[in-house]
Amino acid sequence: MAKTIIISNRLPVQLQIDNGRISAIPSVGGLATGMKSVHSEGESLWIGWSGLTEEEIPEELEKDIDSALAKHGSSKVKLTSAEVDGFYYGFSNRTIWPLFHYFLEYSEFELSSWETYKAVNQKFADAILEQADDDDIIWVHDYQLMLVPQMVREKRPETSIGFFLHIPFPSFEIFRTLPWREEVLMGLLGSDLIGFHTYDYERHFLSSIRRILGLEVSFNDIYLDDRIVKVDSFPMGIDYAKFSQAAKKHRDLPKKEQSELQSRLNKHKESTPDAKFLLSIDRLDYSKGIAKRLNAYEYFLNKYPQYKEKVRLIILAVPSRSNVPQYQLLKREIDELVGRINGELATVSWTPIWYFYRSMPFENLIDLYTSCDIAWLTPIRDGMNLVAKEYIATRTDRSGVLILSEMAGSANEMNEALLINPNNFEQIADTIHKAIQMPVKEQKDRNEVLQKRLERYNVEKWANDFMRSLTDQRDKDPAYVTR
Ligand code: GDG
Repeated sequence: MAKTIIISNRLPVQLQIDNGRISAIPSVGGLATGMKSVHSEGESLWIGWSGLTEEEIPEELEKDIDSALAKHGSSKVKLTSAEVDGFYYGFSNRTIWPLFHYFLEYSEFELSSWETYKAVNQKFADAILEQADDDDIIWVHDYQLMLVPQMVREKRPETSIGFFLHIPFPSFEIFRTLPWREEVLMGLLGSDLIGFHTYDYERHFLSSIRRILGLEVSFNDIYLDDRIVKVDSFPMGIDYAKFSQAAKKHRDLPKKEQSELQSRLNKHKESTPDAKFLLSIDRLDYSKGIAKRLNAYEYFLNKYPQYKEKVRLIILAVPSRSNVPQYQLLKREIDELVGRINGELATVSWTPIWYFYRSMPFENLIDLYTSCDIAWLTPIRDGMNLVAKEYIATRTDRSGVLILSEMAGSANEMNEALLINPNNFEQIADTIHKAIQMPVKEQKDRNEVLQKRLERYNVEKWANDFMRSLTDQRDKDPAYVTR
C-alpha cells in the first residue's frame, strides 16, 4: 500500500533524554496539528531532524531513540552541530529568511553555508530515498528544504512530490539577488505541485521561473521537457475546534481554577472597568515588526492622551533563533524600548506595557486571547500569521477587534479585521482609537463572518486540499500516465 511521507526540518515530536530515559512528546505547533489527519490516515512516515545534534545523542541510546520516534510514525535525520550551524542558523536563517521577508540588508551570501545547505538537503533526500517506495506520495515542507524535491526526483523520476512554502516568496527583483537562484528554483521544480499561502507569492514565484529560467508558464502550470509542474495557493488554516473549545472551557472555569495570569488580568479589569488590553504575540523576529509596534504605541498614546492610564499593551515575545546576531540586537532594542516607554509614561497606578519574553503554555495563551479586547498584529512581512486566526477563533462571544498588518498573508482572508500599513503611525494611532470605540454590535458582525470562514477552511481542510491537488496532478501528468 502506498504511504505518505512528510518531510520538514523539525519532527512533530520533541525528544527528551532524562537520566538515560527517552521520551518523545508530540509538538503542539500548527504544522504538526495540520498534518495530523494526513499523518494518521493509512500508512505514513514523518522524516525530520530531532532537534538534538549527533554530539548530543549518546551512541548507546540511538536505538531507543529510533524506536521512541517510530511509535509516533517518525524517523530522524542525523545532523552534526556544524551542519546545524551552516544549514539552519546559516543559509536558512541568515540568507533565505531575511531575503524572502525583504530584509535584503540582513541577508548574508556565504558560500560555505550554501555548501552545507546543499549537503544537508542531500541528507534529507537520502533519508527519503532509503524509506520511500515508488508509489509513495512525498510532501516536503518549507524553506530549509528547497533542494530536496529535485534530489529525490533525480533518483526516483516517477515519484509524486509536493512542496509547500510557509514563508512569503519575494518578488523577482528581490529573489534575483540570490547568488544560487537557479539552483533553488531547479530544486523546487523537482516537485509536481508547489504550494504557497497566497496568490501573490505564487505570482512572484512564476515570474522568477519565467525570467530567471526562461521556462514556459501557462496560467499556473510550468512546462518542463518531460513534466508539468503545478503551482497553486493554499492559505493555511488553524485547528479551529481546538481553539474555540479551549476558549469555551476557559470561560466556564470556576474562579478558583483559573490560572494566576488570568486572575491578575481580571483584577486589573475590575479595578479599571473601562480599561482596554491590547495584545501582541509573536516569535521575537525582525519580520514581525515588534520594535516598530512599540514606537507606534508611544505615538498613539501621545496623539490620544485620553487613553493614558486606561490602555495596556501586553507583549508576548517568544524567544527564537537567539544565536543569530540580528535576533540578539533586536532583543536588546525591544528591551530598551519597553524600558524607555514605561519609564517615561508610567504612573504609580499604570504601566503602559507588560512585556513577557518567554514561551507560555497553551492555557496561558488562551487566557491572553480571551482577555484582550484588541489583538494588534503588525508584521512587516509574514507568510500567513496564524495568531490572527487563533485570536478570532477564541472569541466565543464574538466580541473583540483584530488590527492586522496588510503585509501578513492572513490579511487576504481577513478583510473584516481593521487592516493597517505597519509603517503608517498616523493610521495605526487612528485605528487603535477606532478599535477602542467600536460598538460591540459591529465587533460581533465582523467576527461572525471571520469565524465562519475560519471554521470552514480549517487546517485539516488545508492539508486535504493540498493532498488532493497533488494526487490529481500525478494522475494528469503525461509522464506518469504514459508510464
Ligand atoms: C511560520 C510563518 C506562517 C506563539 N507563542 C506561543 C505559542 N505560539 C504559537 C501560536 C501560533 C504559532 O506559535 C506562531 O505561528 P505564526 O503563523 O504566527 O508564525 P511563525 O512561527 O513565524 O510561522 C508564518 C506559519 O509558519 C505557518 O505556515 O503563518 O507566516 O512565519 O500557532 O499559537 N504557542 C504556545 N506558547 C506561546 O508562547 N503554546
